Amino acid sequence: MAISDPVARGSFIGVATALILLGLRHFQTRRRHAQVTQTDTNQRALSNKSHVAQTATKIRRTAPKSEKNQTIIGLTVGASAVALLFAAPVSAQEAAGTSEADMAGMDMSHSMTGALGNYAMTREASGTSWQPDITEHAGFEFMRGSWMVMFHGLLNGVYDQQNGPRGDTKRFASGMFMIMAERPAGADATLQLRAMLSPEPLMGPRGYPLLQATGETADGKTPLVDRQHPHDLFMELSASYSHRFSLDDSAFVYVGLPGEPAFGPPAFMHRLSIMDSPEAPISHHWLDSTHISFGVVTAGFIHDVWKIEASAYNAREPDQHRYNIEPGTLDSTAVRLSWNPTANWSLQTSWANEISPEQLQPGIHQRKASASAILTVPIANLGWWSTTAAWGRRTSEGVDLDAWVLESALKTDRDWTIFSRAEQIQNNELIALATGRSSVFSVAKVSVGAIHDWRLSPHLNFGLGGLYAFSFVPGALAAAYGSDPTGAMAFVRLKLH
Ligand SMILES: [Cu+2]
Repeated sequence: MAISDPVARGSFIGVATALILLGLRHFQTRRRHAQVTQTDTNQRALSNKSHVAQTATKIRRTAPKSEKNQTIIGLTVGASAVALLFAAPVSAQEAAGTSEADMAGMDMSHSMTGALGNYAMTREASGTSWQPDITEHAGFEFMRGSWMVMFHGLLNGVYDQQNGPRGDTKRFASGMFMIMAERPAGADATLQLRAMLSPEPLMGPRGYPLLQATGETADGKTPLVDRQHPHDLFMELSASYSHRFSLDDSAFVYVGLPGEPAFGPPAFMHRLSIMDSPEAPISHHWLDSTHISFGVVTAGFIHDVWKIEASAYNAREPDQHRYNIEPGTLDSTAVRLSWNPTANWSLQTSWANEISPEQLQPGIHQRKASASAILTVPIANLGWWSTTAAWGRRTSEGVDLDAWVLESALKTDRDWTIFSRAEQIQNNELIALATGRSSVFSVAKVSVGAIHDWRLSPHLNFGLGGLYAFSFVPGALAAAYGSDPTGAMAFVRLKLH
């Protein structure tokens, strides 16, 4: 398929350029602030006698963070700019009617397989995770020499109202823009590069109001409670290399800064069963919050419908500075086993041992486990139905906290998508105390919503959607959340397809 559509091309090049420029500008203004905070962090780490803190401090001293960041951001911006520049002439050319010649010249059978193994490209989701093979192909791609370049992207404009004493309202933008480039590397190998950017730092460090959501921080001092943190500008900058030994067998290496280690199901914004909802799950920090890890190396082996992989990564959650790169020691580990028994199913189970994941609790480690199943079935008239069931557990200081998620989306035809999600989590961060964690509360949430899309052009949809969420809290939290712990979002969306 060609980017024959000038509206789609213009919009997304515009969005990407704006993101890059905004990132640069904020980086300049925040660098001084980051350096001040860095001194604080170093002092805190020094006073902590744990091995982890000492190691982290040593690394930060030997390589000044701001210089390193500047180099990495420079490289990224350069790479993105080059990708966009060489994308533009090709699109123009294809729009002029040469796309058939290009298509004829490309080795479809080779290029359209997955980056990690010899199967349908649609099996691959975020990081190195899998989804059902039958998953609808999002975004669009074109060939440039031996490179196949793919674009994915969506931009939500959201009005958010969370009710009750802990509620708030906010307008914000969310979404992502992703460029992937894949090419053969010799007869039996494939190389893939990815860059994924988020507009979410624009919403400000406190993110958006979301009842029962916890995790990360806006100021480096207090945890975010009943708010969803913004994602970092750089959600993924990664490369993978895979080598095929036979039709069914391959081995791969994936490196990301940031990237996604081998833990959990695909990140929520990449799961067909909920990707149409702009609302983050409250189970995020149980199941898939590792999707932005600043430093990941994953190695894996694939046999047909099986994949086993292990990651060494930096599990430290992103800090409150959302425009930077935060490299650290790859001292955490994750292992995942994935199985796609049929084209409709994708199952995984995974474990992780995370060293000092939380910025506000340095030296406290976490173990995690997860299991999930995704079922996607096509339905008549361009529709599909996709469901994910997942369980995740975090264990820290002898306390197990579980999360259960069931989410499902139904695309009834080309224009309508209905989505819903039910979650139950055990959370010990809902009553934020400066001195540490509160007792464990079991809370639940159910969200339902829908979006209607209109085709603006062959590759760009405009959508109008809404959702409503009901929170369920135990008696001990009833006063805190009031008599109407509900939330609503209305949103507009631009999406590549
Ligand atoms: Cu996230």
